[in-house]
Amino acid sequence: MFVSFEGIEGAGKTCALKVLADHLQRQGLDPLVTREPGGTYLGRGLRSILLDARTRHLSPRAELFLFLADRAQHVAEVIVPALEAGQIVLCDRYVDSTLAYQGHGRGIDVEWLRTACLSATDGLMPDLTLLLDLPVNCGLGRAGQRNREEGTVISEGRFDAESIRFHEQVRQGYRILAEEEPDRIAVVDASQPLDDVGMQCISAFTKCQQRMGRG
Ligand code: Z5A
Repeated sequence: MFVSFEGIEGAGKTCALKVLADHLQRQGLDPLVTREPGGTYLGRGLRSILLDARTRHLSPRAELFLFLADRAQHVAEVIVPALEAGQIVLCDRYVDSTLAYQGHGRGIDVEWLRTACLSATDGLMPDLTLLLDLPVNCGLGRAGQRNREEGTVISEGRFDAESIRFHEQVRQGYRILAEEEPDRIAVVDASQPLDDVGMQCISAFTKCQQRMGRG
């Protein structure tokens, strides 16, 4: 199974992914945990360019093609081999990030983006996407505090510096994507305490497993 985690900045994707990974490990499974951008050697280089607040004047299309290069390499080098080996793959961000950020956020045509993403991934889409939804001010507040504590305000801060309007467009974009694909995208109330968010993710995962006949 291929599961992606999506949501605005600070939604709690990384924490929720860890809860699901721990749950699967307790069942004796060995999920592959990975992320975009940055799931490969190439991707880590691209990530440092894409997220650094000192990266100036990146055009929306240049930004898009860097994310797509990261994904194409990630799919070929990490995700497909793991799926072929029978592993469950848990991925922090994937195609829906491109549709929400570069599409709904930056204004690139979403249908054109879908085609570009399919080309980069050779058509690979997640079986389940967990969309962690919460108000923008709540997510930005959490992420800001974490970045200050970890000293990553500059090195990972380029998207944090976008306007509240941009982040609202991204959140709204995600909600539209979830309405369009309710079978794939499960919306999780990420404003709740982490234990509750984790339970919602485990429950959606179990339902998907049963739907796919693997429960
Ligand atoms: N991007 C793009 O534009 N196009 C693309 O195609 C792709 C990405 C793939 C990647 O950043 C940036 O690239 C992203 C979109 C863009 N930028 N933005 N915005 P990233 O994925 O590395 O970073 P992020 O999305 O900003 O994630 P994050 O800041 O790491 O947030 P998170 O993973 O969702 O949250 P977290 O680290 O799990 O939690 C954040 C803090 O909140 C932390 O201190 C936790 O302890 C706390 N937390 C978590 N859950 C809770 C709950 N439930 N209650 C209270 N506190 C909580």
